[in-house]
Amino acid sequence: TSAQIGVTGLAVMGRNLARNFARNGYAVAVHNRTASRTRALLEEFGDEGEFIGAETAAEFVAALERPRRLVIMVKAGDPTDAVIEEFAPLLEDGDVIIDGGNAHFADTRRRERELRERGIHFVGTGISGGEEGALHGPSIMPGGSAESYASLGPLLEKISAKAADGAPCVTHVGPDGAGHFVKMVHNGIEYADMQLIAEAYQLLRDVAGYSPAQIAEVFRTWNTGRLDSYLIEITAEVLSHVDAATGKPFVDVVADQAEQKGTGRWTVQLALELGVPVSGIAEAVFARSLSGHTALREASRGLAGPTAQPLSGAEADAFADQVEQALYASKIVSYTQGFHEIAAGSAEYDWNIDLGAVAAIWRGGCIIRAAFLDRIRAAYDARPDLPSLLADETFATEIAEAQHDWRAVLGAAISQGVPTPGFAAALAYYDSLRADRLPAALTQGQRDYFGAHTYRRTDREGSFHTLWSEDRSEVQA
Ligand code: NBP
Repeated sequence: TSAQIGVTGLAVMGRNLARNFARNGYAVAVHNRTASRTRALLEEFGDEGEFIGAETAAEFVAALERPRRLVIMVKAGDPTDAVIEEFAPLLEDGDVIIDGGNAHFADTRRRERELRERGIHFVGTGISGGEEGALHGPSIMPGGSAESYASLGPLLEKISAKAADGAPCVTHVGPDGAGHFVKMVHNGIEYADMQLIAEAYQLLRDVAGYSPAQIAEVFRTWNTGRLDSYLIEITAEVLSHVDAATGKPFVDVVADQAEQKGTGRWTVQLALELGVPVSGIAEAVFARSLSGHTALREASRGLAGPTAQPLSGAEADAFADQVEQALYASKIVSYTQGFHEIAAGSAEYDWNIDLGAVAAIWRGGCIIRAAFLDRIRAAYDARPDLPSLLADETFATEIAEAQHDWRAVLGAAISQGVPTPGFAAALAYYDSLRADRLPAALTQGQRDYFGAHTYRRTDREGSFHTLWSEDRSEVQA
């Protein structure tokens, strides 16, 4: 028999993805550099479906029906190039290599170009949902040629997560690196979502004076409303967990230094290059970095500032409701920024990405899955050229209703000394965009003063320069 798909790289992700294909009725060839992993998969899960174990690259390739579909699930970076170089010489025209690792989209563009010249389709694919998602249905973001999606799409649709309306959480995102780019921004939005939730927690703790267990209950309630999402759900689980060793809330015994693997940083780096303000995502990345600077934090511990005075009773509960509004409004801004970056990347690289379709495939399987995404999809479906999510009437109205509380929460945070970089960046973004005039006019004046960089006027066409060190008359540049 021959396999409809092959998976090489059988660590947690690859193994579960292979099992997912097999459980959905596909014959799956499996291979791993270290053959013991392949044997372990066959021994433990061989009865879940039809697996064809391959010890060598040649055996693996021979086991695949043509055009071959070969999924690589190895460590991103050099290992991915090494595996491509191992298999590409064994492949033929029209075969498809799928990279499901967390590659940088620029690497994916390079690999796609090089393999295209050798007649091989290369599909860089974002996969979100961790190991559970890989097994039970991830959100899948494939890039690459339309021809490769025609051959691969039906299989991915079968194994992907399904949204509440039954739609598979996979779409052909766009050519070459489009899939990995969208996965990168997905992770950036995930960083921002997590930071905003963390700030809401801190405010409920320090200003409302709630215990972790009480806050868990607040998040459980929020999870039944418009904030309904996987991250809010697991936040309640983490906050209600009690450490077995000490009997203390788990959140109080974990070291407060957040780590990162780099996709959030990539999102911000790209945004800087594209000139897209993703201030919420940037603050989230910086908040994690700051938390890890232990010496700096130690040296700063005695600095002056207020100590939060917790509220109580009805006042605390009213404040908690305001935090929900602030969190929701800030979340709208995060997604606005993330989708702006996708639109900018799409324009820069000619990907023609359908933003509504991206929102749709994030509704299930991935870490940022949320009821909210249905509404983002609806906003883009109603108006594919929507310049910003904030320009959508539904979101604009919701922010209008939330903004009083959003400002009140930030006021309390600032006066009580509770750091809220994510909430504050989101509100500054919102206020900047809605401003009639920005102080950028002054910035332009300064640039013209020290560097003769010129400026444009509000009342006339053209570029101008003021002779600052002479008589301050204005000349056309
Ligand atoms: P790892 O990222 O830990 O990679 C381990 C696999 O890579 C093993 O199969 C290993 O083979 C293989 N490998 C390495 Br390392 N170097 C190799 C080389 N030079 N040649 C051949 N094989 C090599 O596995 P993972 O956590 O399952 O993740 C797989 C990919 O999926 C990564 O790119 C990851 O970023 C991405 N991803 C992970 C998650 C997640 O939640 N973990 C989610 C989404 C995406 P060996 O057994 O012989 O050492």
